[in-house]
Amino acid sequence: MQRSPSPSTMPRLHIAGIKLRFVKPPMRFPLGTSAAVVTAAPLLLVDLQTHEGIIGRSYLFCYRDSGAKAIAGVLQEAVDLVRGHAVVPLEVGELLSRRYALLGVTGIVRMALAALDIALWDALAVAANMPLARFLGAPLRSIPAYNSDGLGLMPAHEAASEAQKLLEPGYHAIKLRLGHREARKDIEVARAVRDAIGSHTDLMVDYNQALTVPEAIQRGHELADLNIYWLEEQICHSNVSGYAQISRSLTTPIQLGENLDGPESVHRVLAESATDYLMLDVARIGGVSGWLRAAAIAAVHDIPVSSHLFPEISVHLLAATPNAHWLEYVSWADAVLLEPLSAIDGVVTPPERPGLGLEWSEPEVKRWTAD
Ligand code: SMN
Ligand code: MG
Repeated sequence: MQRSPSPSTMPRLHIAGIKLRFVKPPMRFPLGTSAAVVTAAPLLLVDLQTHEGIIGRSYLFCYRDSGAKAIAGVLQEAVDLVRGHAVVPLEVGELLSRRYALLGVTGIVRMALAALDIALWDALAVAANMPLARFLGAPLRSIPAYNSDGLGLMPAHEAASEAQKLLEPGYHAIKLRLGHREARKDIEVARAVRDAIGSHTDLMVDYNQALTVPEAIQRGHELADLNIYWLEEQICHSNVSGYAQISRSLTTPIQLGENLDGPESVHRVLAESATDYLMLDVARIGGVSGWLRAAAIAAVHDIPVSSHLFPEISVHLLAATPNAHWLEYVSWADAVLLEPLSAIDGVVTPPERPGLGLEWSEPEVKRWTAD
């Protein structure tokens, strides 16, 4: 019997415009890394409007105020270029990649196009009345989460007490930022945190690119008896052969990826066996579309995939990722969300709400609006 195509009940959506707001809610736990100290989260909130009335949402953590302004400029222009186009993320992405080919689809341009891509996928899932994870064909499965709030560069006794506070909501894993000038200080802080949290809590360590290759190897050996779960971004993120060398020298697994720009760079890092684990940042990797490609590359190499920031978005993507590993939980967007993501006993599950489940608390958006 021949099947005749029946009309879809899903409306075909078309891009009408975009509303961008820049907010800077304070962080519950300020974050001092070896690169910069951040006390308020510079967030760009994105509402993608469609002619059909459905709103697709996303947001970006912009690192610096100037980042938010530059990204907003590109994003506004990108939407002007595709106004009236159907909401078909891969097609829109391809078209805009061509338009921005001469400027270069990296850094700020990549993040702007990623924010649009995420909002387009959100609009489609909202129109289908499904959580994004389910829309992508994945179950709403639980992902283990570590609490990545705070725990920046700080004296040993402060780090020990902050570590205990971060475990209070029921997490079984936390991440400590290291990269003090003196190696002795790194060891002292890590030891104080390990003593405070006991041997059954997983402890990740992040250097934010502070070290040289010999320092990374030396400090890795010095931390060996503290049972560190992974050592993250010890050296400059682009030094692929340096990471391969460190990885060969240490038994503690290496984690990197938050600075990888687009799926192509994931291929390069994994092809050179530069890391044991991969961390994807949905903004730098190219949104939902970029994540799915990068996750497929990681799956081919059998490398576990964790997320970087954006827990509300990443939880849907990890649910749809082969080899999903850890979700990085941060509370930075909580202040402006109507229903913040919550972890129960150290795991996070995509919420049973349409799309990503992002809705802004308008009074709080107004309160934290920055310019
Ligand atoms: C980080 C992320 C965002 C801002 C500062 C530091 C860090 C992480 O590298 O992985 O959480
Ligand atoms: Mg990091």
